[in-house]
Amino acid sequence: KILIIGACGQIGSELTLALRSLYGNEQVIASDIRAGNEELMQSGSFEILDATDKTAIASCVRKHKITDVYLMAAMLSATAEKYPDKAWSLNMNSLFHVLDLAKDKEIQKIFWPSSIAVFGPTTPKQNTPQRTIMEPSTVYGISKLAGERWCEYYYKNYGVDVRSIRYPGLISWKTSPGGGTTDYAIEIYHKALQQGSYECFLNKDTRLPMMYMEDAIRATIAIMQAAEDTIRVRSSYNLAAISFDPEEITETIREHIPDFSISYAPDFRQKIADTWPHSIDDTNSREDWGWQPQYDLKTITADMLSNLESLV
Ligand code: VAH
Repeated sequence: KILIIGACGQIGSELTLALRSLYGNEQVIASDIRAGNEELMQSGSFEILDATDKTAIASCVRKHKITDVYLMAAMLSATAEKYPDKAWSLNMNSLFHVLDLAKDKEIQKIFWPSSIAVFGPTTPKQNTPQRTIMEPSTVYGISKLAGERWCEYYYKNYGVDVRSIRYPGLISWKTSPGGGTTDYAIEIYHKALQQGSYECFLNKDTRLPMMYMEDAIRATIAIMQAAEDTIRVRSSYNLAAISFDPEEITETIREHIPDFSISYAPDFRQKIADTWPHSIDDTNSREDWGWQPQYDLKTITADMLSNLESLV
């Protein structure tokens, strides 16, 4: 059985629904620090669970006979800069609790999300390689890099089957953005529909690696379904789909909303975005477990606007 910790988050909420439709509702236990939306709560079992409480996680694992854990709970980059100690505690302690359960053979397999935030200002920004200089300068990036090092350590020293992906910025419409720096690429669609204009908190030439949630969910399921000996990267896999800046996303929105206007008012998140790569080399994911993105920016914009239109 599968336990998702952080099932109400941006990735967790869609991952829960995808895993339930793939394996059956009763096979997937969702959990988070607070209850989720109706679709999530109605479609299967849910547990209120604090990701930093090892005893609570262990008893949930035993109660539901969990074999696989997807640890999706974390504090993202922008919020983490405001609360460094809380971010470190949540992002690291939750990982140690789950790694230790696997080390003690209480669970068999772990998925843990990393991020392009593990790259820093000294990392080559174009087609950033799988292995390269990594000096992250954000709290979130430091915690994700440390987490990757521990994942590889637990695999090498205790045989823990933990698998990880360095997600780019993710775009989705089902959940509201949660404290990320790339969230401008979600907010822009909401504002385009609500008021026909958007004040962007990043500069117009801030080019970042991005991906549609459908692609991210498909990659997560694919890496977890891959045969164990095909997973040759045990820190975390680079994963890419597209890269764009606010000007490019604006152009695709104007194809649907011609008089959409954008203005730029960079805030503290510009400093975070400036430390990240512009594009990612994900050859290892394509070679090891057959990764292939399906959504480009035009398709994303069409899908976002049509789904949000039916919501507003
Ligand atoms: C964030 N969306 O902005 C997350 C992600 C690469 C960005 O890690 O913090």
